[in-house]
Amino acid sequence: MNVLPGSSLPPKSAIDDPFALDALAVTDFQRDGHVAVRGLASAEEIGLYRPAIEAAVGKLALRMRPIAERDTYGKAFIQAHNLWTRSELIKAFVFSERFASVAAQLLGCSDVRLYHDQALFKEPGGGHTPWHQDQAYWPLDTRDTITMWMPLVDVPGDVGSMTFASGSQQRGDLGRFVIGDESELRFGELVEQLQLPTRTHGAMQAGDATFHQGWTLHCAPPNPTSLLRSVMTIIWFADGARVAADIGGARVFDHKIWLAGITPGELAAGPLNPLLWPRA
Ligand SMILES: O=C(O)CCC(=O)C(=O)O
Repeated sequence: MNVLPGSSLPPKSAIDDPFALDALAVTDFQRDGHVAVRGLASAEEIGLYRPAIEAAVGKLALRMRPIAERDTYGKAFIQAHNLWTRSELIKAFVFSERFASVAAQLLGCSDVRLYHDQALFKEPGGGHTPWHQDQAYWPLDTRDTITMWMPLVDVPGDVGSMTFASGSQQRGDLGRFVIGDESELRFGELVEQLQLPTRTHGAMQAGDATFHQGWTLHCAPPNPTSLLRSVMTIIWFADGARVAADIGGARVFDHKIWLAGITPGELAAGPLNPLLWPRA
């Protein structure tokens, strides 16, 4: 099923219920550029949405080449975007007021819009995710951008969650390297040179989440196990942000697809960017 953008908002359900966010999480996020929020969704809630997300990703996985034949980026995960447009159930998850309100509280802003969702499934034997900054890809003129990374399965320590360079978001754009061997090398060197403290939130349960800001440097370890590390992510930005003037390189795709080619300087509020907090 294709759920047309601009069609009705999903009916309210338990996934919209509020979450009592610890004030310390906001302080940590604003200082470090990342934070873990444990128990943001319950195991029962994940059990409700996971089959639909896995089925959508599974269709894509059938078309992928074997891991050994892919480049470093391709080995890192199976990536499937904007699943909310394919299923009403996934739309209810992605449009969750609970998730969007936590994102807004962490950013310290009143309203957030959807940038896009993406499933990131690291397969058994999948490679590392190289160091990178997400906002290198995002033509938005604001620093108020945030990703929620939520495992749909319990992730043990030997699979691991992301590693973040704490405070790196405060330095903004550190070089427009796309995800790959060069970004791993150059940002890895930079982390050492600048002696940026690195931190992982380690093992996670299904429904725990990490949140990181768009300029926070991050990477993730390979998956040496037989477990499929299925993760769903949602990216939001502060309402009122405008499309950045700088839309070259890696940003061309994002500008065309997620921001509907909106003219630089205009409000970033295309048909794929509904206001998710507060939700109309
Ligand atoms: O899931 C991963 O391995 C990396 C995820 C990531 O880079 C992100 O969500 O920005």
